[in-house]
Amino acid sequence: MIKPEFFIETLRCHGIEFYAGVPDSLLKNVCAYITDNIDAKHNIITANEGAAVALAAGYHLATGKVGAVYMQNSGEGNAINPLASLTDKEVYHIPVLLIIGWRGRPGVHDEPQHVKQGKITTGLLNVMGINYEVLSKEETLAEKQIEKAATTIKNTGEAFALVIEKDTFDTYTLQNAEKNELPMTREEAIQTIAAAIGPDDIIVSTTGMISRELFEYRAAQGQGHERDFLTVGSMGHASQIALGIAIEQPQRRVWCFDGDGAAIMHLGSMAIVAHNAPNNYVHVVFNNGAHDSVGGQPTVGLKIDLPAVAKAVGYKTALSVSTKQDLESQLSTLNAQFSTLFLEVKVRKGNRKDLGRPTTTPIQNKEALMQFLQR
Ligand SMILES: Cc1ncc(C[n+]2csc(CCOP(=O)(O)OP(=O)(O)O)c2C)c(N)n1
Repeated sequence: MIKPEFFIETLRCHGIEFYAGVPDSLLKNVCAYITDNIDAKHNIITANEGAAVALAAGYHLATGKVGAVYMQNSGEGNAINPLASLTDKEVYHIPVLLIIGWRGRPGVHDEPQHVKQGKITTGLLNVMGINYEVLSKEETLAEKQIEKAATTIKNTGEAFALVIEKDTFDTYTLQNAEKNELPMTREEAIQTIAAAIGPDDIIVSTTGMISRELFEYRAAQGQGHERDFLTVGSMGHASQIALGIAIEQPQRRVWCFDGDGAAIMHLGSMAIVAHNAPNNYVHVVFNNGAHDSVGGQPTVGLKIDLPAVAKAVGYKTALSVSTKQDLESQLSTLNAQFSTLFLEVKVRKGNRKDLGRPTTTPIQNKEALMQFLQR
């Protein structure tokens, strides 16, 4: 395995001193090392992966140096637009080093949302004309690959990708973890809301732990999963899936269970929800100020006023709670209103160690929900 320190120091020797990106579980140890050792202006966790490419482009314009962009391969799609229309040699010809965590690599078992993306990860790079190396787990070989990446970037002025397999990096424990002493856990908040919603209401939940905790709540209650759409991939898009359902089924209340990282990833979607103003829509953001599902790296979630954003773009009511008591009392207020509603629930980081994963497939989940929606 490669020590995160070795990786980052080798990149530094080749002039890479700026990082931007969205964290990934496969890159968790490297992200933690960067957080502890690179100042906050030179390691920026961006809203989405496309934004990270653009930020690295701005860094290059100002310094002439090459920035690194880290991401899970799920984020390749977000990054393609600026890679094809900003940094590509046929446009502005701006160099960038991509560090891509390879979930769903063919032959390695992974969750269903990673299977297709895993198959097309290197193919997408080929199609975009981006050279890449799958990083070796041996430090001496990895060092040579990094040298090749740096030389290629220098000679071509183009993007180069290091593709990172599972278990490439050694462990590294984050020293400067941001503390969040909020009283409620996310799971407690999810259970409280799921228990308070009407029998015909449905929930569209976001990727990561939120969907897993909702799935386990239903199982523990002996309920089916037909009232939930568990958006296992497609981070940041749960609010629009919920909007699509809410518009077509105005008689039924639709709840979106979002994360702060996911909501911020495509924050503009909130304006589209509010503009369409379905009066059967409740957007709940479980805000722990972190990308908890992939290692707890910070988001700006607890540093911004999400209800003020919701109000500014036109949600009729926007509330924030952080205790179970407040949550229960605001749920009665929300349940009595038919409007476009927003609820921020501030929660602690972390999850139960024995938290399971959905045992139904995405297609089974979709079919059960569609049948329920026809009732
Ligand atoms: C486009 C994309 N980028 C990155 C990821 C990896 N990823 C999965 S869950 C997650 C964090 C989600 O954070 P948040 O929405 O705040 O929810 P939390 O895990 O904190 O409950 C990330 C970055 C992804 N699935 N898709």
